Amino acid sequence: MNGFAQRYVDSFMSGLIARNPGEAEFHQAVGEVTSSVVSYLEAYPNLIEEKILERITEPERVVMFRVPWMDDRGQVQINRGFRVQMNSAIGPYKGGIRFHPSVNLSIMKFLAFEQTFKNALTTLPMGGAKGGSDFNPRGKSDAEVMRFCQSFMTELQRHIGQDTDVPAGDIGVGGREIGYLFGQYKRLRDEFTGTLTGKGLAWGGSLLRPEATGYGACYFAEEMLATRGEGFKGKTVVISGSGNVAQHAAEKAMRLGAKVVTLSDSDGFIHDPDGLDEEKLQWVKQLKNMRRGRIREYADKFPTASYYPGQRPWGIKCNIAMPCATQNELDGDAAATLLANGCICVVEGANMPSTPEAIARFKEARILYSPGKASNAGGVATSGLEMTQNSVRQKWTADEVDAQLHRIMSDIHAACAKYGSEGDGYIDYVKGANLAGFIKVAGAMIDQGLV
Ligand code: NDP
Ligand code: 2IT
Repeated sequence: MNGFAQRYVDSFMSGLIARNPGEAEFHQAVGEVTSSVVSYLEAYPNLIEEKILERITEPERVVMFRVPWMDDRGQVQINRGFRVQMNSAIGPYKGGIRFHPSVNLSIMKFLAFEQTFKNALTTLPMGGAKGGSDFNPRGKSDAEVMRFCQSFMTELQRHIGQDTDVPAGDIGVGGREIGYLFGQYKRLRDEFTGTLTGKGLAWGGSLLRPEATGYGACYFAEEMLATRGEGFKGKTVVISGSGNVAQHAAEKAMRLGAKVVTLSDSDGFIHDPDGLDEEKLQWVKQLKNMRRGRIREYADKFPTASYYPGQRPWGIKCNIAMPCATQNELDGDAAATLLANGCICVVEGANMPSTPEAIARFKEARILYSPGKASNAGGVATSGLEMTQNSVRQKWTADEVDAQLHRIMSDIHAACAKYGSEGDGYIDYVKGANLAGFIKVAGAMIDQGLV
């Protein structure tokens, strides 16, 4: 079984690694998708002749550019900007912008690659892209962030547009940054269009876009849990991160009856055995989104909580884990600890937060485990709904958007079940998500000829 296709995929991966040296995250993301499609390639060998893997892993375009700006002391600063336009087979390029000191070409390519399959899963017509910069917003004034965003957009605007490429937020890019980016885009292009998503509600943004990734992850988790007759009610949930995705995953999990006991940032995590409540969460939103403070302050404000510097939250006993911070934040040892503590469900809010070793352990234990490209797709899906509202110059109610988000997450779950079910009731969500996304994108590429 899987003879020639497995040999082909092995040799393809060696070639990809040689051709893209030093891009560990990109190799990891491609390796996961290719391992999911081996049996499909065995059944459809024409895809090998069409060199579909070689084509789907080569970005259609990579833009790298200088971003010069001046800090508040009058010092010149230089950062590097990126936009990786990976695949436009099923729609205009779409994907977030990340501002974080770790940003490099490998991270941009892995994210744009993941985005291509994620966007295909949303049922909406969107291709895959990602952009960003090694700019670190931490400790910068609003004026510095604005000057940086204006300089970044001065180059990026040449490469984007409502029918070509529509960026949005990601790590380090939220409502404030989208505002500055949009303002500069509008000024340079002299057009008011939906070329960015995640906009403010008064100027073209969609209701529920800020909430959508975290809420969508919880809707997806509900579908997963339902396959085993379970739900959020009464469950203890461990969440990493304290940004956009983590805050809204916590909010929805809590409202669905779970007890959320951790949040984190890159310095450490807080454990609140009593669980978050609406008041505590509002305080966290103020802390992170307005004061731009650190999560350790939670333990000063709420004495029932403890702060663990330099650690991640995976050692805290839970039923459900939601990694919502960054890539490779949950390794094999962390996975073993979660399993030993009785965790039954891991739902990724972040992109590629679990290492391959962690995923292997989850699969071996046959717990419910979903990859980010399935469970965090609610964010980009709602961006797609924002694009539609902009195009028809209308604004939907929160209930209308929420109903669509619910339907989309449920459709993604059904696609994962269709392609990932193993017959004994177990769903391999990694295989299901990768295969469903791959079949759609590869099919569209073949239809459109060799371009
Ligand atoms: P935010 O910038 O709002 O929050 C990021 C959070 O993760 C912060 O708490 C941050 O801590 C923490 N974090 C970032 N980098 C690291 C690191 N290297 N180690 C430990 N903690 C880290 O970003 P989002 O919430 O938007 O994004 C979180 C994840 O979700 C990312 O993987 C992103 O790609 C993914 N995602 C986001 C979507 C969206 O709509 N925003 C949609 C789909 C996926 P600190 O403040 O210390 O940096
Ligand atoms: O990773 C992601 O899906 C995002 N950061 C959201 C992208 C988008 O275009 O809304």
